[in-house]
Amino acid sequence: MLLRMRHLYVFFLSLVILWMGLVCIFLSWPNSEGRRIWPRITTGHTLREARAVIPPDITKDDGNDMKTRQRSDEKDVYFLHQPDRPDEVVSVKKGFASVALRGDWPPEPIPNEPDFAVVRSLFNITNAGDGGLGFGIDPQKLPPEEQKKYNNALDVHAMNEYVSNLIGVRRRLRDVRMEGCAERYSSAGLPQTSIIICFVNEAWSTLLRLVHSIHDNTPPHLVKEVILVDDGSSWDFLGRPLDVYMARFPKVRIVRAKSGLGLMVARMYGYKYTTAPTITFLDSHCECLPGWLEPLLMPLVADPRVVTTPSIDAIDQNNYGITAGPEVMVGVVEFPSLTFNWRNPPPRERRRRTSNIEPIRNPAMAGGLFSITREYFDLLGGFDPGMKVWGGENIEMSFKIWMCGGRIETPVCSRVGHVFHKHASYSKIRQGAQEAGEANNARVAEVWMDDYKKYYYDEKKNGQFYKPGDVSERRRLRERIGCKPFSWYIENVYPEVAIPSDGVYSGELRNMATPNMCLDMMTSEEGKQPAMYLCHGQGHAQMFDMTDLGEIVSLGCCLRHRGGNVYVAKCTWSSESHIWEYKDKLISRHNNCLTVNATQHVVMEECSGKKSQQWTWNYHRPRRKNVLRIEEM
Ligand code: UD2
Ligand code: MN
Repeated sequence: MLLRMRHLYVFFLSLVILWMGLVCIFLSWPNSEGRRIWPRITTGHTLREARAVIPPDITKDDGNDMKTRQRSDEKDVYFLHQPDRPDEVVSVKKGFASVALRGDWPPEPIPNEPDFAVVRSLFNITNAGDGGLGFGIDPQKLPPEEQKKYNNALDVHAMNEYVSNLIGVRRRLRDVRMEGCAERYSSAGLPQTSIIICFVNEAWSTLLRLVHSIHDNTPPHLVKEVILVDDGSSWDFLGRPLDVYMARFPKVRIVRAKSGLGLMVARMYGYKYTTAPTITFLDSHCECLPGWLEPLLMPLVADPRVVTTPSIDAIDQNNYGITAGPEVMVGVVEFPSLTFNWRNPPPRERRRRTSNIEPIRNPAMAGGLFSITREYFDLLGGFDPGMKVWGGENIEMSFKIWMCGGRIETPVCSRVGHVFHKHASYSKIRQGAQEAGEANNARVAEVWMDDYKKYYYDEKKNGQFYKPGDVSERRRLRERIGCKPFSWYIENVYPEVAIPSDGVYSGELRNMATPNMCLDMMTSEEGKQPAMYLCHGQGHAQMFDMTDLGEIVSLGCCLRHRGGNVYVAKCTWSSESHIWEYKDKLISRHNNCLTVNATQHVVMEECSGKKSQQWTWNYHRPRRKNVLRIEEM
């Protein structure tokens, strides 16, 4: 009896051991993306583990006061990464040291990693990209092996990752703020923020430069934590090597999604780990310039429903030079496509701003870079968990921020660089971004746009992807918060919008001298001339809307007059040559009238009231009261 019991005991024990063995093998088996499940489950534990690898003295963070750094003209207070000398620890002056350079590059080479010794023998890459300037090399001078990497990098990352690697993981950035910015914003009394950065297959050098730029250009006490959300990357160097690297930043935490969640869900996943009263989102290929954060946080103190976005400077995808835009722009959403765009500030906004460092108000935001209070983010229900991969979430956020009592402001003193790629680096493992974007937009239309959603569906009538899925939860959310109707948003936030078939005057433009002929925009190519064409009743290039600003729009382009000529032009909201008057059938500007000439083209002639100057539209609605026209400024 006792013997049988012992047999049974041994039998069950071996079963348990066998089972545990199988689990271990399963966990360490590479998955379809070539990464093991086990080491990928990395939050605090692995970080602690990883930190042990780094000698304690180089994880020390004794604070880098931004102001002091800017005033200093001693070069060696900065320490630049020298990718070709990874073992060098540059001496740093007291008060600035926080990061050492040992192990800046992953222990294993990353794909396409330049052979620094070879490149160095050919080019001077010391301080490449210093100050935020562009840096380039002539790839023809590289040996064939390196040339291959150079080209391959362009292909894989949709940017010149080879050059990015030469610049390294850390560089100094010039203070490009406008005069008055430094005095206007200080870090005193500001709340802390948690920074969330989602990434999927981001290049090593761009991701690390971002984290370094945050570290270098932000008063440390403002940052509670930086949450890096790995949204299912398939590249090995973004696994443990990244953990090991980031261990030097005590405030950085890496959390990993077990499978690709898509940007919106990944952001909400990262959000769970945040603890600060404000949240700041960034794309994974940004660089934060000196003084970037204070202006984003300060407006949140006065009004917790304000959402701030920085001025986004373009980081050149070929040479990584950071250039400030030519002037302040506002973010808008184009109708009916619901795509995001930049425009000149409308006259209303130009009049409201009293100086060029005054924050600017945007009807919409680009989406990737913004700060928001936890309070308002929670009230708005964060990002829509029904949205997938990419796109649309910025439009949803924009609409609800305004409609639920807040506003979107760009404190123009805040500057953050962003690499605008040709296409996404993750497109190979995260397909369907375009389809997802359309479905996401459809969710926005269904939940937030009331009757105006018909314009989106009109535009997408041939689209296969406008399947919004179940939006009942999001509708309930809107009801619960008690947000304003979409018509309020149009009237008050975005009255300058051009919505096809919803202009002050709208429809076909017929001329009294040429019955059966309609004005036809012909093309959306700038500089081309519109002409009269047989009316076809199909809308499209024969559909014209006069906006409340006085533009005449078709195919998303404006009619522009100059001298005697009339052209197709990009709408800008700022050019007088796009503005028209419609009165007593005459379409005019400064006593010159839109006239059909003998060759059936439209030209500008002095107004006489003759038949070829008389036009009719199909529809008319009252003007929106909140629009300020250029001539009224
Ligand atoms: C813009 C925004 C971006 C987002 C997007 C619309 C800026 C500068 N960028 O496009 O933040 O609002 O419009 O959705 O305003 N990512 C994931 N998981 C995914 C897909 C992307 O984590 O499934 C990451 C990606 O690595 C990147 C970020 O999300 O860091 C934004 O993606 P993007 O850079 O391709 O978007 P972008 O700049 O074209
Ligand atoms: Mn981006």
